[in-house]
Amino acid sequence: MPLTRRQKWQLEKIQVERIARVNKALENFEELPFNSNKAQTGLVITRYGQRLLVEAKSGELYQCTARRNIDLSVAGDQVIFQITQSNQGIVTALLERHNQLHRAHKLIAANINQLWLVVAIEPHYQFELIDRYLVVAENAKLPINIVVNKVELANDIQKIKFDFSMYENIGYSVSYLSVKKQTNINQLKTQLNNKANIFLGQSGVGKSSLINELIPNLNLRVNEISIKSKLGKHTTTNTTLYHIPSGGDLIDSPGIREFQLDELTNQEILNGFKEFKPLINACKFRNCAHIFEPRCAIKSAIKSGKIHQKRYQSYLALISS
Ligand SMILES: Nc1nc2c(ncn2[C@@H]2O[C@H](COP(=O)(O)OP(=O)(O)OP(=O)(O)O)[C@@H](O)[C@H]2O)c(=O)[nH]1
Ligand SMILES: [Mg+2]
Ligand SMILES: [Zn+2]
Repeated sequence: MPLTRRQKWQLEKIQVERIARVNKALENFEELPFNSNKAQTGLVITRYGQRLLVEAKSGELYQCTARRNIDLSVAGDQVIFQITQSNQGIVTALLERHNQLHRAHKLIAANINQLWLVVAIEPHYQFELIDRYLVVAENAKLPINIVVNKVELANDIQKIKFDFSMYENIGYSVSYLSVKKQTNINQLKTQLNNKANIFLGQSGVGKSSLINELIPNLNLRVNEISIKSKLGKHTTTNTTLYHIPSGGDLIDSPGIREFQLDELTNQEILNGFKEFKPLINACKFRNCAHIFEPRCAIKSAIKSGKIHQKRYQSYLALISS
């Protein structure tokens, strides 16, 4: 039976009060001696349906269920849990998140401070898809870097670098990698250090392969791309957090095959093109959509080369989709 509004409201209230109480208790918590029955903080590593894999401060992993009135938690969440029996426990509270990342209206990860968009020579990168991810990151106010993987497959690397100079020119960092040839992996390791990172990107670009390279002995399942379609098959199904031995955390998430990202409002789309933002107040019309309007600062910037034509094409495609 669905909950009435009143019941829902009561549940929410209980949840808020519980978190407040737990947060308060936590202030003194660090000094408490370890006791299996006592509540402790943990980090959500992954979720399988209703079950959570939670890592205790000790490093030990516990398979947990969550109390019914607790919000859904995901990889990267900090929770309070109690051990019920060996390697099992129950999550009793979800601690406040610094941020959360959604995709197609589904919460995928929390408490991230750096995003990585992984693209590849095969399946070949598409500007509109890249721009879509950048828009999502800008709206989530999270820094995002671009990784171009499988560069050993490129016939003309200068052409690839030229393509991505468009992104470097507006302030995104771009790394050129080959997991297969071990190119520039160490440089990436340094950039992942001390951060909570997440790899995003189309299926088959090599996110899991890259994580296997960064974390030896992990042996994540990676898939052969079907040669016929050159489209990646979905290999990773769970969003999972890993600790990198050289420092930092890394979340692997399943790739998407097409444009299954969140639906964005036109305002969010505009916000997501960061090189447009400083110009929009210079348009003649305050509500300029930068399409047909005369004396539009964005369109002038395209003519003068300040804004790249391809970025504007993505903008138009995104607002009309
Ligand atoms: N040629 C080449 N192939 C690579 C490279 N890195 C990864 N691959 C291959 O690309 C395929 C897909 O790799 P995955 O790591 O499974 O891709 P993924 O991004 O995790 O895909 P999903 O889990 O479906 O999102 C595998 O066959 C890898 O062996 C590379 O640098 N060069
Ligand atoms: Mg994968
Ligand atoms: Zn305009």
